[in-house]
Amino acid sequence: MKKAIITGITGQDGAYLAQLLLDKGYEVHGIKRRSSLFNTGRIDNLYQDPHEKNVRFKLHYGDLTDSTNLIRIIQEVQPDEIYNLGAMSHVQVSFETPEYTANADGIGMLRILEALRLLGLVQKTKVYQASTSELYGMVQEVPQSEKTPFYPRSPYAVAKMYAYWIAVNYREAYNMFACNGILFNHESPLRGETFVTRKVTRAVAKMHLGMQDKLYMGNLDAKRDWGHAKDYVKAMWLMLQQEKPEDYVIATGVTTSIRDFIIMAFKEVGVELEFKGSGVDEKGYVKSVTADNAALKPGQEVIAVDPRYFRPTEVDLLIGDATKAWTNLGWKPEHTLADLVKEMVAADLDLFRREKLLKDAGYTILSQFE
Ligand code: NDP
Ligand code: GDR
Repeated sequence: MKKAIITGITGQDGAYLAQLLLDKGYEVHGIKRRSSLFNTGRIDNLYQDPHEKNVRFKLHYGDLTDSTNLIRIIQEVQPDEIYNLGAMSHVQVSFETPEYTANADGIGMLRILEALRLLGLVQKTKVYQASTSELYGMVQEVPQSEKTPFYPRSPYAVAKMYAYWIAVNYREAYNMFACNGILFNHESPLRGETFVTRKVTRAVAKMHLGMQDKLYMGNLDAKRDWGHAKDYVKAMWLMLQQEKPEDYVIATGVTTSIRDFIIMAFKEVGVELEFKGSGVDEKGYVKSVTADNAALKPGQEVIAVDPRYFRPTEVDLLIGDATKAWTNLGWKPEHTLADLVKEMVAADLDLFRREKLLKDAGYTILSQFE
């Protein structure tokens, strides 16, 4: 039975990858940070009581900023594969916490690679590094491929650039099987609530149910190549099953503006939006309502731009060229953006219908102090 360690197991990709590896018969070890609240909502369905026999899903407390604990866990597990998904992954937050981001997102990968060297696992353990389209940053060419030069535009991207190159260096210096997946944005109903897609789908669901009036957004002109996280974790696994370790772009090849994503999401609840103005004066209004909407009326302003969400340096345009992955890995995305938007809005409608039902029945949900 193959053994894998996943850092970032409690995150969006960690949850989908753990499910994929369990389905393939792996023993999966997740590294989880200690938190004052339960933080395992995305993987509770995978949890197995450690007292049971033949447990194939195990959690270990740990942190990418702590070498000794990484060495101990890797020594104990002797993994065939490590997927380094752990990171402070929010680009805007990295401007607030640049040093921590460098430590966890950059040096974290070095700690894993050095642990493998110290433990004599260089030839046994294959490593996947969660690299990112943010490495391209300032637009130099589109679509962006493995050959496009990097120009990072945030402390997050600069930290990830270190992790990218240290993986390449250990591959060349020590013949390690280390791969970078340069993944473009990928989303799902499990996406963190403060990333733009999920922020929008949550707001659409809440507005449809009369639980929110308005949504404040940042730069509506940015364009992203969005795929589905379920498709993208398959590519991570495929990279580690190849004969040679290489780096791959994973993307759909289609780009969409934030504004158009918002329009698509509102359409899911029968609302057509129109945008007027530009920059901080730009607003989104309900143009027409075609479905039964208890809360939304034509003419209503539902989107406003708030500069607090602007980033000191922005990544304007991402479109990926995943030809190498299509050719070498046989990987192609199975979900379109339209499928993704539909699934995310439906999931958030479900979530907030349940929340509303409980609230209307007199049960407090979000916080006992509310
Ligand atoms: P999430 O933010 O959903 O999950 C990040 C995970 O990393 C969480 O489990 C988090 O734990 C954990 N983590 C944070 N800091 C540390 C630390 N110091 N030590 C150990 N674990 C830590 O991210 P995604 O699942 O979306 O992304 C997975 C990886 O892929 C990340 O590295 C991200 O940067 C990268 N990436 C993501 C893309 C995307 O579009 N989703 C695209 C390209 C790359 P906790 O739950 O405790 O916060
Ligand atoms: P990104 O994702 O920065 O691409 O990083 P995010 O969804 O945060 O932003 C995408 C774009 O939307 C614009 N934007 C807003 N973003 C947020 N979060 N909130 C807003 O209100 C808002 N309004 C406009 C942003 O300016 C940006 O241009 C994600 C993360 O998952 C990274 O970890 C990963 O490496 C990259 O994707 C690929």
